Amino acid sequence: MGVTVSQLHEYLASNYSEIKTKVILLGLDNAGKTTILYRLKLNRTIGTIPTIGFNVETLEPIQSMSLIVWDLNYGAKRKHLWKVHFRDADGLLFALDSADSGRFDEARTDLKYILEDTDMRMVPFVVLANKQDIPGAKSPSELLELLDLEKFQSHMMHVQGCCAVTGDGLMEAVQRLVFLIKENKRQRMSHR
Ligand SMILES: Nc1nc2c(ncn2[C@@H]2O[C@H](COP(=O)(O)OP(=O)(O)OP(=O)(O)O)[C@@H](O)[C@H]2O)c(=O)[nH]1
Ligand SMILES: [Mg+2]
Repeated sequence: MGVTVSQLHEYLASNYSEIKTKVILLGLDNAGKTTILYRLKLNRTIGTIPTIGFNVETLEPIQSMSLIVWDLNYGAKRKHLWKVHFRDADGLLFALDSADSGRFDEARTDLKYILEDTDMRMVPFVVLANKQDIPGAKSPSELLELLDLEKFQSHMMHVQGCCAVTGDGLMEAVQRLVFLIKENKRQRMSHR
C-alpha cells in the first residue's frame, strides 16, 4: 500500500476521537487467536487452552480510540453462532497458522463463509499470517496466492505476517485494520 507504519500511526491518531470500534477475531482452532488477543492486551504470552465461547478485550491501539476485540470459538459445529457478532462488526481479524498448510483449504472455506454473509459484505479484513517463527511457515505473499485471497475483491484487505509469541507484526496488523475501517467508512459516505 506504500504507507509506513509510523505514517499510519500519525494518520490514525489525527483522525480519531472517542470512537469505539468492534472487531471480530476468527480463524481455525489452534491458529493462535487467544494468544494474539492477550499479547496485544497484556504484551506477554499467556498459556492458552482451546477457547469454548469467546474472550473479549478492549484495546487502545492509539490514543482516544477503543477497539473492542471478540475472539470467538464456539466449536466446528456451531459456526452459525458467529453470525450474532457479524451484525455490528466494523472489521475482521482472521488468524491463520501459516505453518499448517494441511488446513489452508479449511481456513479459506471459513473465511469465505464469513465474508459472504450479508452483514459482513462491506467489512474490511486483515489476515494475521501467524506463527511466522515456525520453519516452513508460508509468507504473506505466498498465502495471498495459496488462499486465493484476491478473489475477495469486494472487501478491503491486507495480509500481515506475525508471531503472537513475540508480538512481531501484531500492532501493524491492528493499525492496518483500523486504517481500512476508516477508509471503508469514508468511501461509503462519499458514495451516498
Ligand atoms: N510457535 C508459535 N506458536 C504459537 C503462535 N501463536 C500461538 N501459538 C501456539 O498455538 C497454540 C494455539 O494457540 P491459541 O491462542 O490457543 O489458539 P486459538 O486460535 O485461540 O485456538 P482455539 O481457542 O481452539 O480456537 C498454543 O500452543 C500457542 O502457544 C506463534 O506465533 N508461534
Ligand atoms: Mg482460543
